[in-house]
Amino acid sequence: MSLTKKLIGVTLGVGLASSMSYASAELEKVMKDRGLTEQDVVRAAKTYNPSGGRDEFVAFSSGGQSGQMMVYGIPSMRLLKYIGVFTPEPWQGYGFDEESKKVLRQGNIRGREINWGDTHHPGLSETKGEYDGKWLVINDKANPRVAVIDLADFETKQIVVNPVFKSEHGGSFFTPNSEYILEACQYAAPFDNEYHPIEEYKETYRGGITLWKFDPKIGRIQEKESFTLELPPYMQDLSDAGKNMSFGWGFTNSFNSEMYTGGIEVGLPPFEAGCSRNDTDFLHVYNWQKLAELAKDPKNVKIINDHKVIPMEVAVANDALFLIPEPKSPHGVDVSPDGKYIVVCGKLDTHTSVYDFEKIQKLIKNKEYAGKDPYGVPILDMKKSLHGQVELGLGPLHNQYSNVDGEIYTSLYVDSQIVKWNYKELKVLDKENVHYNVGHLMGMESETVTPQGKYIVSLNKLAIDRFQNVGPLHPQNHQLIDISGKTMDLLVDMPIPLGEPHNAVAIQAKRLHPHVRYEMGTNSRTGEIHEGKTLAGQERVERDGNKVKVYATLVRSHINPERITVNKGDEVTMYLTNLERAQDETHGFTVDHFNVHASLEPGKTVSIKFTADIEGVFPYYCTEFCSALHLEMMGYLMVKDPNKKYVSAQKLKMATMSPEQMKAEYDKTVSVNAATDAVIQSVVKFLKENNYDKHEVVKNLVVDALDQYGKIAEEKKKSDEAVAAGDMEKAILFENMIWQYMVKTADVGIRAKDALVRLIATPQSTEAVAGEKAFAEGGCNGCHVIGKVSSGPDLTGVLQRHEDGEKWVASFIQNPEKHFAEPYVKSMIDYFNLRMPNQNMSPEETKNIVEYLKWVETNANLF
Ligand code: CUK
Ligand code: CUA
Repeated sequence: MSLTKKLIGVTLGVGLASSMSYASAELEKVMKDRGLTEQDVVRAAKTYNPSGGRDEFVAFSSGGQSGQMMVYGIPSMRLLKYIGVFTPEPWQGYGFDEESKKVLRQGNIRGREINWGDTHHPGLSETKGEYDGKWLVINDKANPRVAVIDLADFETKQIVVNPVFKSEHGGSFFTPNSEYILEACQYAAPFDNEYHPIEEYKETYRGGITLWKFDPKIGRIQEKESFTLELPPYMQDLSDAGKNMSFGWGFTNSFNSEMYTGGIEVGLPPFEAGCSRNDTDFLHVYNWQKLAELAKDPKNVKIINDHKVIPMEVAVANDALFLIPEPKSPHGVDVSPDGKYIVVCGKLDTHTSVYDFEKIQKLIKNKEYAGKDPYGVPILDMKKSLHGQVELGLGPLHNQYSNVDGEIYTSLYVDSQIVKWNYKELKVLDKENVHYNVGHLMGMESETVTPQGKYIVSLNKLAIDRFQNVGPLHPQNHQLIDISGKTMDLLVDMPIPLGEPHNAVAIQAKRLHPHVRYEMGTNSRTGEIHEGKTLAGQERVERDGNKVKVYATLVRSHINPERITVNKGDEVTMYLTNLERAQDETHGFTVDHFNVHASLEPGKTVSIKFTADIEGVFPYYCTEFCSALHLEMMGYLMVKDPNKKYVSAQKLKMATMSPEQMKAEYDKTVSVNAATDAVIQSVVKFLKENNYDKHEVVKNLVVDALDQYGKIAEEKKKSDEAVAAGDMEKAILFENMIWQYMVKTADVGIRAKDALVRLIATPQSTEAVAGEKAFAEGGCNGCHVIGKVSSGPDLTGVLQRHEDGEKWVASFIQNPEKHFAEPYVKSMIDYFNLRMPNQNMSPEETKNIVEYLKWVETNANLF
């Protein structure tokens, strides 16, 4: 048996011989048409999510220079969201509404707006060393900042600026209970904001580690309780927090222990030569728990830019800071799940070095130092701290752990490979080629105390020939690798079209519990009820001098108010509340020409603010296609110049309808509404009779539908009042509004009915599924609607109507002409004035359609 056949057999269950041949023939055709191998098909099956399917893991990837983040599913590698962090993101209104601007502007540096970021390392909050699915943090290398994202709604809530660094890189890494976030400096610079000549590099330039105090309950960094450990200007790099046995300690690499300062323009060798002269650089080892205690006593800290800094001498005097030589210009440092091993990648060295935390602690305890650096920091002996070294290949950069004890995966930048090896036994196990030049790699919860294994994603810097050419700037390439087998298997490529993601972290999807709506009137950026919260009936315009405040609501399919007139020069603030409770009913809002935009998810209140400094008429509208009447969801802002005289155009007024025509239109509208209501009532009857409320999915749809229906009574009252007052035009408009609500009710109601039918009907056999598909694809449903007489007879009960029904129907499908003379068929032809066409169905398809009709018959009561 070929692999394909085996695959189909396994998928469909042995014994379904006929369906197996059906699916297998189709699969073979697809494989042939698309040039797929059997291996490809297996890989596709490993990553494919059927419509509506979900992924086991969710990845949060840095967006590199985009200053955003990306969210995608694993193994499907489907993008789910972008999150604006350091950069405006217009869809979500980030940077275009007032609330999000407040967050974005927390990232101003020395009073200046910065609207981009170079995001590198995302970190997920942890409880006891495991991901808790609550908070996500990300650093900005270019403008040293850290941002906090709330995983309840995937929105950025806070940005903090590092008060002393001028650049950073080794962040943002949570400690195991999210007590602190580590952020290590990158390019050393003076801590103060003054000029210091480069010749005074050793004396006045500094590196460091900032320990941001984090409150996991509210998800905010506590700036006042945070502090920085001063370090020599060695260009600190990646960092990791200890866990389990190494809890309380932090580890940070560096790549310029030479303290080289460049000078290409004065004839000195460039940075790259000077920074890599020594055979070794320094791994910084520090006790953050002890440092946090020290920082509480003002004696131990210097205040620089209003921020606590622990000088190196204080850390050294309290046995809280040590250095260990590590191979030349290393990059990644990763602590093993049990906390015992610290694996450092060589970058310019083919080796990866495994340090032993217990050995390090022994040296520290015995004060057994190999020497001191020029700043007086004790140096531990490299050999005595090492568990061992392994030669992996060229350009090792980063490591990730799996669920198998001792198993680790390392990226090789120069070799374009992922290496699987054992860090305890110091043995290489497997290598997989990637395309091309991998930086970070991502395991599943790999940085926690309980890595999940299963997959590695290779975050490649170059894509070269992997995708359609889209010009000289190529996408990045994330490649999914299956690591569940003995050797690695590369499954699929995912182009990344948004900056260069350095690192990404993956969490089990079941650990995430985001909301689907906000409590009514919530300011999403603070989590509090918004001062501008507006409920139905509270819409208004308030004026105070030249300050205009509009309290508006949005609900399918109107914005209230719909006309706003202001004077040129007025400062306009619009508070917008989305009154929807229905899932996924987001409205967007903009006023043309004023560079404002808001995204209003159900329950959210957002404000936009602008000065109406130009005269004219400006439409405002909903920017999300939210219903069939989305285009009608609009209004006008009219800005008039108070110093100008406007000439009236009243005499150009158009002629209008006669009272009789009005009455006729009113009557027509009312009767259409009555007919629509009858359809709704029949659906309601069906739903009730079939106990819809026992099915959560259906119940939710019905709640949505009734929400719309409930609005009708009030509109009817207004319509009747208008009739009583003799204003037929107004009455017609309210009747139209009633029809809108009915259509929305019916739309959701019918969806609920369809969902319910599928839930309570008997399950379809594989043949019946194929039959329904053939029925639809063959165009049968163009004339035959199940449960209804359409342009052809209703087929419910067709198998009973004829003697030997199954055989008769099959023959009729295959050769309709043969039956035209039969009295029953003849009468149908006369009645519908149509002949059943020959659709050239294969015997296989015909058989499946009969199976489908059998299924219809069994469930006839539902149609
Ligand atoms: S870094 Cu870019 S590949 Cu910023 Cu973690 Cu290593
Ligand atoms: Cu609301 Cu479109």
